[in-house]
Amino acid sequence: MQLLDVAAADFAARFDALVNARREADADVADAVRAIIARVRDEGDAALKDLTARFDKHDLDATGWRVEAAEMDAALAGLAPDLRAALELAADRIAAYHASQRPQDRDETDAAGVRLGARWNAVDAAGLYVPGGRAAYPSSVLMNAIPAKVAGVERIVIVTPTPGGEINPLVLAAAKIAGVSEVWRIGGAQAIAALAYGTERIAPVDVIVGPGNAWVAEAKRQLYGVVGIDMVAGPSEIVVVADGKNDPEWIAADLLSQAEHDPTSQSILFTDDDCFSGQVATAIERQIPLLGTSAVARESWDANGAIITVQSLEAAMPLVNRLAPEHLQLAVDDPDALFAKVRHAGSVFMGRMTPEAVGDYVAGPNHVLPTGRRARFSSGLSVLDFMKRTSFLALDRASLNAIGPAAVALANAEGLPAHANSVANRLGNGPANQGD
Ligand code: HSO
Ligand code: ZN
Repeated sequence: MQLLDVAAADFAARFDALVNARREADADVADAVRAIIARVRDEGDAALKDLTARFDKHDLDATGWRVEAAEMDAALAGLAPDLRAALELAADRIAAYHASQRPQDRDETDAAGVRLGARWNAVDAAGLYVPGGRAAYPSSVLMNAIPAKVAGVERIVIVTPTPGGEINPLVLAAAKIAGVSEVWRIGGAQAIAALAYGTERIAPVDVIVGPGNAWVAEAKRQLYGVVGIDMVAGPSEIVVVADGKNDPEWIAADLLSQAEHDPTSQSILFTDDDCFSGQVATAIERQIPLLGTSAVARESWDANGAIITVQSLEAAMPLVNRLAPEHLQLAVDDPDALFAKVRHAGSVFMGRMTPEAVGDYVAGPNHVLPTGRRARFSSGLSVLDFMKRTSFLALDRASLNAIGPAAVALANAEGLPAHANSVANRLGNGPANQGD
């Protein structure tokens, strides 16, 4: 963990280093992923069977390619009642929040008499990658699948690696609650390729979302254009802006809630109280050994954590904007005053009673957020990621006469005479026999 003080002579250089630090080594998997994608495209299911045996160590014909509907029903039925109620509360709140993101169609006539508009449609099918192992979060299944459902996507397909054929029943239960249509026991770059191109068994999708390891991320990057993708996710982070009136134990837990996700996660505290910064550092040291995730949290906090002392919390906000954090907690009495200064952040958690973790699960806004400073130019996952717009226009003789000559002039200037004719044929006051 680094301690920085805005008043120190070397602050600017150290803060720059913090902002620019690359927390994730670029695994050079591009060539291997290209080969896997080509195989799946050319050989379909035979490639999936072979690659799954090699990487996930199971035979798809023996374990089953697709999870049966009965297995999903059983996973839901087998949930402890309080856990089921929690998932259902989360799902309801996520659905309600995302329903308000559904965009409005437009249909209007402008001053020149041109009818203009745009109509939104959902994609036909969406694929959702669910990682195996540590990051197989049922909450992420809800956060990725529900916006697709709300958008009106008819077919939602999960792919997930199942080493040995085993699948987390909580993931299946969440998929069932979210209305997922299909779950396939495949993972890695080969699963992304199967979703993008389709195979004999698996019909292709139009958009692929969801987190994954370096192979999955690279496959999404390479297949972007064949399909839509949500974003390229990097190591995640939390920034907490807190005054000295907070309980240091609470703020320590908030910082550790991000640190425990991954060794590349980053947790940064800004405070205007020197004494408080020491108390938080002490509380973190006390709490880490008590966590079941202590090894990961330790590594993340040691390598990437920071406590930054500032003269005033207002003065911290330009620094926060440079970090453009995925999550920003404003643990003060009047968070709105600071929020007014926030320009770049994935999601903001306002006040002392709004820890990031409540947003990770049940508040409603999406927890799939831009990481690694990408909040400078992008936003969290939303209903719009599963929709696209078709614009439309309709002119009559009068409106074409009004704006058409300019199109003719531009067509001639571009040396495209058929374009010019196509418009010019319709200009003037000739007989209105062609559709007006
Ligand atoms: N904080 C994560 C999401 C998550 N947390 C899932 C718990 N489960 C996104 O950065
Ligand atoms: Zn989290």
